[in-house]
Amino acid sequence: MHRRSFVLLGAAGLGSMISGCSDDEGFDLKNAPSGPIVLGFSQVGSESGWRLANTKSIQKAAEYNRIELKFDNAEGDQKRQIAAIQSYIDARVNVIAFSPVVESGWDEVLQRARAAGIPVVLTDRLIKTADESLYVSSIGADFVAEGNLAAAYLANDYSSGKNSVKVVEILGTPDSTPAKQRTQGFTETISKEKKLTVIDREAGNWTKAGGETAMRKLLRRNKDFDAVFAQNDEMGLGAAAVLADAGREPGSTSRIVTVDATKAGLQGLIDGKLNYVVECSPLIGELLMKAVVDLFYGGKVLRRISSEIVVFDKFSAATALPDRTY
Ligand code: GZL
Ligand code: ZN
Repeated sequence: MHRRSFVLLGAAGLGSMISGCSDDEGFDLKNAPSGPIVLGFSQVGSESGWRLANTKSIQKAAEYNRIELKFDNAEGDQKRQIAAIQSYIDARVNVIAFSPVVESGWDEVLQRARAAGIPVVLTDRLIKTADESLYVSSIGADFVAEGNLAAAYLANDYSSGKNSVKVVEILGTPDSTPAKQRTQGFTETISKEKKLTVIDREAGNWTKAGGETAMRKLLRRNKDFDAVFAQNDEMGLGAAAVLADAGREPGSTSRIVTVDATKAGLQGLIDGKLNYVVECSPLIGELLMKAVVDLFYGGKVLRRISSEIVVFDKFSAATALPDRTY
């Protein structure tokens, strides 16, 4: 009841506020739902600390913005994500949002959402499609920039001495946007500064166990390498454990750079197991809910809404860790 009154008041309030304004102010109340906005959200899974924080951020922001959230966790299964999106179409929600576990295979279900007149917003990851009109906006970090920064910080860790540094890379889920674009960014930067060379890669699928398995395979195949680029904290910490067992002193003899900046990642910096952690904030729930409210209450919704990126080292990690929310 209380939620409804907020939205009705909002609509009425806005109605009275804008009754005199012309269309060109972009207000478009014809689509505003009579009750609370109903958002159907399909989440990738619960594979990492980043993902859990992202889920919490979305659920909290929906509550705070009095948006009725239908939430499904696909546990990494694309078929389940597609089924969830279809169920939201059948339930005639006002808007659908999801973080696609991989980039391909979404056109059909998104065409059905469009046919039903339901706008779609992508969060975190992206889709590969020839038809860009299948979604109205995407919200997330620039993964290519994350890869650029990982390479730049790793290279300058070797500024003195070594002029050729061999790197092994541990990837997230193949065909996911962060896995593809972090590699793209890392490769772009090392081709410019000519110090680092990626000599081998292995997928770790975002988990600590996956990072351990990948690191063991890379160790078997490559006797001589200097550093590891792990595409998220969990895989980097898994790699560090295997390197320590192999007597390769992670964080010193073998430098490690990761992405996400979860509590575990920052602790890894403080413990000297990791050297740099590029943050990719999962706290995009507020950005998503603002876009959803703007969709229906006439604000401007950008095609691309970026979340910010920073790079932590052991000193900045010590400062940030105490009040880290994820
Ligand atoms: C990145 C996000 C990735 C994280 C991983 O925005 O898609 O998925 O880097 C998570 O930890 O599994
Ligand atoms: Zn990111």
